[in-house]
Amino acid sequence: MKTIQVIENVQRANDEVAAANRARLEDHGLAAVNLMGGPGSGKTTLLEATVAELGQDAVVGILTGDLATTRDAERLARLTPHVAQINTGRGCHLEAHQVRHGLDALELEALDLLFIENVGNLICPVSWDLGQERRVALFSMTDGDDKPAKHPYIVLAADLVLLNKIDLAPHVPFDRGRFLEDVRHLDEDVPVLELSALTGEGMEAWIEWLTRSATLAAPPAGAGP
Ligand SMILES: Nc1nc2c(ncn2[C@@H]2O[C@H](COP(=O)(O)OP(=O)(O)O)[C@@H](O)[C@H]2O)c(=O)[nH]1
Ligand SMILES: [Mg+2]
Ligand SMILES: [Zn+2]
Repeated sequence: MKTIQVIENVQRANDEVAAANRARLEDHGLAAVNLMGGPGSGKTTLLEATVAELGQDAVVGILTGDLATTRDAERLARLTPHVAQINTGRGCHLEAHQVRHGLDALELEALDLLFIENVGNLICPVSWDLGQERRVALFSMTDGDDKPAKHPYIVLAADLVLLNKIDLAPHVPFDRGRFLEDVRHLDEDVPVLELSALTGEGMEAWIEWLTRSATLAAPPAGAGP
């Protein structure tokens, strides 16, 4: 009984901080995308490719979460100066208070779009609101086609499902029909996009989704009259 009470309190406290994060981001006209996926599914690679693809069109900020090291932040800092690493220690997901501190480290006025790379984990990140506007579930072909069925909650929470590493399709056993069928069984409407963060195949549709879903606050500069 007592344990249940404590967990509920922790969740409520998180939701309050998440709401404050959301209000703060809204004040800056800034949308945040919470990128969730398993370890090695290609979250950082996708963010590298996304920042490169957006180029001058949008100033991208990134908070990146890992238990240890600043390696992802170092990778991303080559592409944008607006990067902060969050180390969670033994924590297997990001929580709203960690994102709040991360926001303190960024120059929010300068940003058009914020990505939050969650800790590599398909399970508990789903339960922790960070104050994001959109949640993206990233799967990859090397992880097997059964992951949506085995991890239904991340699919149910997602505004977009991405399947990465399609360049490896000839080399790994992966039934795309079955993957899609399992996603559809859980959610009839969630958009599903396939891409390769490494080769760039499928990146346009992802960038278009970012723009269309109002996650990019303003139309890209130079988009024409
Ligand atoms: N072949 C291939 N490899 C990829 C792709 N995306 C990421 N990788 C590789 O997968 C590994 C893990 O990528 P990383 O971005 O660090 O994954 P994260 O742990 O989810 O951030 C790295 O060796 C990447 O080069 C892809 O689209 N195709
Ligand atoms: Mg990473
Ligand atoms: Zn966790």
